[in-house]
Amino acid sequence: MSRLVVVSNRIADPRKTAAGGLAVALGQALEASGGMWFGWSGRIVEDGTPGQGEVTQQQAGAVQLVTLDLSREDHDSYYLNYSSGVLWPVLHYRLDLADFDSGGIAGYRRVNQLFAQKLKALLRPDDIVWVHDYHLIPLAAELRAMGCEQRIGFFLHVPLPPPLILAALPEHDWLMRSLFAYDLVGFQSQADVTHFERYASDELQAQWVGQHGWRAFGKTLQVQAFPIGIDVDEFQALAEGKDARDMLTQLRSDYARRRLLVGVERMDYSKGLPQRLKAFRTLLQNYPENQGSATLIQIASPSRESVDAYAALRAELESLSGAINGEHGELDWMPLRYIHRNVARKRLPALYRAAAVALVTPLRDGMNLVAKEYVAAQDPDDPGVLVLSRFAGAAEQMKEALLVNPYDTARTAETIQRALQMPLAERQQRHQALLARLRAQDVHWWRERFLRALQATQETEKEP
Ligand code: GDG
Repeated sequence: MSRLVVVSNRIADPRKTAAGGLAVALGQALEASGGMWFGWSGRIVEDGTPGQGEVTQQQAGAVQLVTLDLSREDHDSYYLNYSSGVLWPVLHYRLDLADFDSGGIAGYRRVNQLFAQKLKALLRPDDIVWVHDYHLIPLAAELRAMGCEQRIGFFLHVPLPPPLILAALPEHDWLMRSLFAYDLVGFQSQADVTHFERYASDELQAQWVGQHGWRAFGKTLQVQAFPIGIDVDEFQALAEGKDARDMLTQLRSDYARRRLLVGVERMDYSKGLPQRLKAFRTLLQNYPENQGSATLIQIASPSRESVDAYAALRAELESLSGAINGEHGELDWMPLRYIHRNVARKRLPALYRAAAVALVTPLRDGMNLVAKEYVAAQDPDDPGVLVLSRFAGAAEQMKEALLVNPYDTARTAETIQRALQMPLAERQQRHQALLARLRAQDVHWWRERFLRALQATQETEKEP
C-alpha cells in the first residue's frame, strides 16, 4: 500500500473535535497508510525572506504533520491578494469583486514553488499525493518541473465557473494548463466538470479520450465529479454529547411557542447573506402570522477580515439586521439573532435540531456542508425542512430539499413559508430520502472514490 500525502493550505490535527468531518476522514486515510499532511503552519514571519520558510514536523498518532511558515510578503501576496482577492471571487462568479491589479500572482507562484521544493525533499517514490483546493492549483506542475513522478491528484472544493468567466483571469491559460500536470482532477459537481470540459476543449484543444480522460500536452488527465459528504456518524455522535443535549433543552424552552430558523456560515459574500436577510424580512411582511413567532438565528463566523470585500459585507449585514429588528422587533421578541462570532462545533447539532427550517442559500457554493449537517442532525420522527439554493453544489444531490433562487426574494420568502407549514408526513418523507443519500454518499465514500480513481490512473498509465 502506498503512503498517502495530503497537501492543503491549512492542516488540522485530525484528533481534535473542532477539526470537523473532512479532517477526520482524511486523518483516517492518513492514519491507515502512515501518511503525511503538509501545509502552511498559519504562522507569518514578519521580516521573513520571500520564497523561504521553516518547516516543522510533528507526529499525531501514525500521521506526520508537516507545516511551513510563510514570510509576511509571501502570505499577503499568495493568500490575501491572489487566493482570496482574485481566485476566490472569480471561481465564485464574482468578477466585480476580484482585484486583478493587486500583483499577487508573483507571490502565488513563489509560494507554490516553495511548497513544491519543501515537499519534494520529503516525498518517497511510491507516495500518492492528494492536493487540495485553489491555493495550490500549480503545485503539481512545480513538482513535475523538479522531477517528481509520483501519482498526484487534485480536488477543487469550490466551483469552477464557465470558460468565459475563467477567461477574465489574466493567468487563466497558465493556471488551467497546469492542471494537466495532475493525474486526476476532481470537482464537486457535474456542472463544474462540464465547465472544465468546455474550457479544455475550446481553450486548450484537449481531446476527449473516453472513460473520463482528456488528452493534451502529451498527457492524459482524468476528470470526474466527487461530491464531498460529511461524516454522518461523527456528526450524530456530536449531537448525543452533553453540550449539544444541554443546548437543545435550553433552545426548546426558550423557543417553546416560537418557530426557529437557522443559518450557519463563515461570513462570506458567496453565501448570500444579505439576500437571505431580505427574504426573511419579506417573510415577516408578506406572511404576518410569523410576526412575534418566526425567529432566525444567523451565525456568520468571522472570516478573512483583512480583505476589503469582507469588511464591506460585514457593514451591510450589521445595517440590515439592525433595520429588520428595528422594523419588526417587539418588547418581548426580536426576529433576528445575528451572531458575528464562532460557535463551538459541539453545539452546532443542537442549533440545527432545534430549528424547524434551515436557510442554506448561497449565491454560489462548491458543495455546502451546512446543508448536509442540518439533515444529519434532525430528529427523524419530527424533522425540520431544508431550504437550499439551487446554486449550491449540494443541490445536485439534495433534490428533496426545497430549492430556491436566492436572488428572487419574494419566491424565497414564499418557499420559507411553505417550509414552515409543511405537514409532518411530507417532512418525514423528504428527510428520509435526504438522509439515506447522505449516508450512502458520505465523506468516507468521497475519499475512497477519489483515492481509488487516483490509484487506477497509475494502473492505466503503466500499461504499454
Ligand atoms: C469550502 C467550499 C465546500 C461554519 N460556521 C461555524 C462553523 N462552520 C462550519 C460548518 C461547516 C463548515 O464550517 C463550512 O462548510 P461549507 O461547506 O459550508 O463552506 P466553506 O467553508 O466555504 O468550504 C464549500 C467545502 O469547502 C468542503 O469541500 O462544501 O462549498 O466553499 O462544517 O459547520 N463551525 C463552527 N463554528 C461556526 O461558527 N464550529
